[in-house]
Order: sequence, then C-alpha cells, then structure tokens
Amino acid sequence: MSVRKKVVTLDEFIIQREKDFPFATGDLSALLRDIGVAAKIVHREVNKAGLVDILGSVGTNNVQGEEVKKLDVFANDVFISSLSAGGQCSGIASEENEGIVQMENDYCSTGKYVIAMDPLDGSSNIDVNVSIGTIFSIYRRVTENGTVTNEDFLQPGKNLVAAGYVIYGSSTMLVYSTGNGVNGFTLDPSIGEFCLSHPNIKIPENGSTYSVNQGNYLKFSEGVRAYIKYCQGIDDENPKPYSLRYIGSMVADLHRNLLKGGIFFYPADTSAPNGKLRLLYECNPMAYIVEQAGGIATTGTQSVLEVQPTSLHQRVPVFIGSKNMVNKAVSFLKQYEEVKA
Ligand code: P6P
Repeated sequence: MSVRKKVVTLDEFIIQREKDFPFATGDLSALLRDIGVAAKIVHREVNKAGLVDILGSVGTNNVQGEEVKKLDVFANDVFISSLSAGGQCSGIASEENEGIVQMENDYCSTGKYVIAMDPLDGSSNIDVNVSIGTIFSIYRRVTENGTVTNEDFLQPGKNLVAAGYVIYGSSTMLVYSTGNGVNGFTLDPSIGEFCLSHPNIKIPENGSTYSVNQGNYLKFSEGVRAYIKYCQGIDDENPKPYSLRYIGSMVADLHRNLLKGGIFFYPADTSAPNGKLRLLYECNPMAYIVEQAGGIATTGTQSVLEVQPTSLHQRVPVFIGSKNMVNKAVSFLKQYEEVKA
C-alpha cells in the first residue's frame, strides 16, 4: 500500500526551520504562526466577500446581526488582534493607520519585534473578484522595552528579519522568508492548514512578462518610456516582444513574476514624483522576498533595501523582479542619464 506523501504544515515547517537558527528562542516562530492564523481568518471573509451584498452591505449589519466592515478594515483588525495576543510584537505600522499601533497589554511592550504591514493590498479589486493580498515585514525593535517609536520602524529593509505575503486568489497562499530562502504554503481548507507547496522558490533570471500601468505612459520619464518600447519592440537582443500582464494588485503581479519570471515596475511620474507604492509595507517586504529568491529590487537609483526610511508612509519608485530584466530597465535609465552610470 503506497504511503500518502506527508504534507508539511506551516507550523511543522517553522519548527523544523527553527533548528537552523541555533540562538532561536521561538519568538519569531510564534509570530509567524500568529500571522498564519490571521491569514486563515481573513481568507474566510475574503472568500465570501461577494456575498456581503446579500448578507448586508458594508456599513450595516448582516443577517447574523454582525457589523459588516470594509474588508481592509476587517483584515487590519484581525492582524492587529492576532499579533497583540501573541506577545512577540510590540507595535505595528499599518497602511490603515496614520500612526504606530501600540500593542494593548503591557505583556506586548516587551515583545522584541515590530511589524509593518499592508493588511489588504489591492482591496479595490475585491468587488471584481481579483486576487488581493496581505503584505508584512518584521523588524527587531531598536528601542528598549516600553512603547515603540517611529525609530523602531524607520529601518532600512536590509535590517528585516522576515517578510512575506498572503495572496487570496484561486487558492490562498502564504509566501515568506526569514533570510534563508523563500517558501510558499497553500491553504488546504479541508484541514485548515497552510501546507508546503512551493519549497525554495527561485525567480527565473529572465522572463517574458512586464507589469506596469501603461496608462501613465505619457507621464513617465524618457528612460522608462524607452524601456517600455524595448519590452514591446523587436530587436536583435529581444527577438519577440514581452507580454504585458498588469492586474493592479501588487501581490498578484509579483507572485506571478516570482514563479514565472518577469519585471514589475511602478516608476515615478510627473504627478507622483516618488511613485505610488509605500516603502515600509509594500516595497521593502516584496524586495526582501524577491532578492531572497535571486531577483533584484531597485528604486532606479539604489537598492530598495538600502533606502533609509524617513516616514512611515513614504513612497518610492520600484523596479522589481528577474535579475536580467531589472538590470536592463536600469540600463535604460542610465542611458537617458536618469541615474548615475
Ligand atoms: P494603479 C493597489 O491599490 C496598489 O497599491 C498595488 O497593489 C498595485 O500594484 C497598485 O496600487 C496599482 O496602482 O495606479 O496602477 O491602479
């Protein structure tokens, strides 16, 4: 009788990998498990989002008499309560909150980590059933015990101890790295567990997909426009044009490019001099993951992970994905002297 291949659950994987870190205390493992629990709760609600209108539109009560929240507010509340219950996280910087969220109970003010997160990125896509995601990044706090300060969060991405995302799509996946490669887990709703499905993810060095909002084309710099023409054009080096794939949900676009190869870019333009995407909880965590998988993430002038943050919600331009594609894009910026050669 063939023995069914044992699935490795997220919890088992975290515990196994903890042994790779001789000085691991188990706190980061507990934090990652808390994130997994919150992701399952958000998965449940996202998956019935389409039913909200039947059960009660946002802002009213549903048939169970529960207040129906906008899903991004709901996701924010779920992650904050799950992380504050665990005790390892002292504070959160969230896309949904202007300032830092201090963990409620004193027990958490001794937690050694802080988290920057976008609880539900791309939430405008929920109503049209397009994949959305949660993005998180974990730093060791730099201040001593007590309330956390901006200083704990305004650390360059190279200081991250872990980062990851959850994609709520045709299946729900959690992809994360603690600096030792990237692994992907697919939620099996029949057992309520994230199971290892994509071990040791490596992004192909080349790809044939580019992801950019071409609606902004006329507002882009000359170098960016020239690179887009390169992606579309035919020349000896690029015998056939790339395919444009742009979902408008960063997690979905980057997840596809991570697995298949490709480049995603959200450059600066005349109306957004620093681009649109946030450094702390979109660009840094995604850059951490992509670089752990062998790719590159740059603002065009420097590595994303080297940027010294100055504010919680600051934006940076970003070019991220397959190494050779990102380097090609930067070569166009250099050619048009938009970055120092
Ligand atoms: P645009 C979603 O709102 C988001 O923050 C990212 O997930 C996505 O990549 C980007 O904005 C899309 O922005 O301007 O192309 O609609």
